[in-house]
Amino acid sequence: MYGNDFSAEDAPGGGLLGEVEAAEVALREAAERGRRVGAPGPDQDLAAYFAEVIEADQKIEPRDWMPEAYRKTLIRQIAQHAHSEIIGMQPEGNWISRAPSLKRKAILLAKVQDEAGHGLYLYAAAETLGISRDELVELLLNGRQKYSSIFNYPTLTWADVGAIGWLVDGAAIVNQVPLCRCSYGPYARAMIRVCKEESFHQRQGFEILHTLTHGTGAQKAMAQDALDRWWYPSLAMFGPPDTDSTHSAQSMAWKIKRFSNDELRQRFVDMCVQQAEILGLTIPDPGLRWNESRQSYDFTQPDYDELMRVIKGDGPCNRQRAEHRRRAHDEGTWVREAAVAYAAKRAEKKEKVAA
Ligand code: FAQ
Repeated sequence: MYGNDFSAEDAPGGGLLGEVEAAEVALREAAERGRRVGAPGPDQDLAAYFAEVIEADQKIEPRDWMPEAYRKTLIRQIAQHAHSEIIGMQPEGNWISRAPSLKRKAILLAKVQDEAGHGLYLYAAAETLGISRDELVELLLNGRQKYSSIFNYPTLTWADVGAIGWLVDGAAIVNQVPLCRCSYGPYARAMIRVCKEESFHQRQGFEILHTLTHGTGAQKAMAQDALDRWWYPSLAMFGPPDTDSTHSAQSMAWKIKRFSNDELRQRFVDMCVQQAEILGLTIPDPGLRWNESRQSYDFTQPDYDELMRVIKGDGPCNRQRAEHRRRAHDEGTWVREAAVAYAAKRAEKKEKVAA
């Protein structure tokens, strides 16, 4: 058992990797075919043209005119997503030196490096909207942009690394697979690769937990404890309920988001129930039961007041995460300066050769 085998037809969760592959094919075909909606004429209203491209389910590209609010929404969401990948390296990074074997260490190291790579693709996608990476990093460091609430919870045991892979990467995939069909081309394209890599991450987390639940009683108890602590924060990752979601309606009209927060949360719960059974773990929700008429599980909602407190900076690790990031940024100043100096030297050399 390898965890949720996303590519299998009958996989719990309905073959999410298959959806990524279909989105990739659609992107490639659209690029080869060119736009069905022709370029705007000199007298055409640009807002009407933008609406027509969205309506035809085609991609908006960086060179295209777009409403200022669309650009701002994308910068907010993509930046928040990029920051989450970078801050998300901390809870797992905490365990690289303490992973229980050389093999586990190597796998975790590679996974954490992948998250850094995701942050870079996403910063690059955000830069196509006319904001620089330096500005985005500054907005993270001074607390004016957010990152996902989930990374403000501590990783207390090795089982937490498994729970992050299984639940947090699992939630990230459920949320991000539809983003492969986002109306903004650079974000959709970045998501294809990110989702493929996240599916490996999810499997490695599941495999860690599978090993623990098939180990000693103490190891199984450690896995259950991790699930007990990470379950509700993982459900909260999908954001506030639809009734309180400020951006969903507009983002869905623009086809940035394809499903609402509650729809994706439900999809995640339905996927996890069968996987928890395979692991032999109990989801800490006495209200969890199959609803025949909805063909989905009824479940207890996370504490949304807690989500709001964590988002506003009052989670268990908010201060620690921000301070660590600022320190790492300061300590990296010499690396950035050296890279700039090296680039300048190379440019100077090139100029001399050309002269
Ligand atoms: N945390 O109106 P909505 C990962 C904010 S990547 C913090 O519903 P929206 C990989 C929201 O910004 C995880 N803030 O907002 C990994 C808004 O605030 P504002 C990150 C949250 O945008 C794994 C307000 O609440 N993934 O895990 C959260 O339509 C393992 C109202 O909310 C993404 O960023 C939250 N959980 O929907 C890395 C995916 N939820 O600006 C390392 C892309 C909501 O009005 C290890 N993002 N807020 O003050 C999205 O899909 C969306 O932005 C949502 C929120 C669904 C997160």
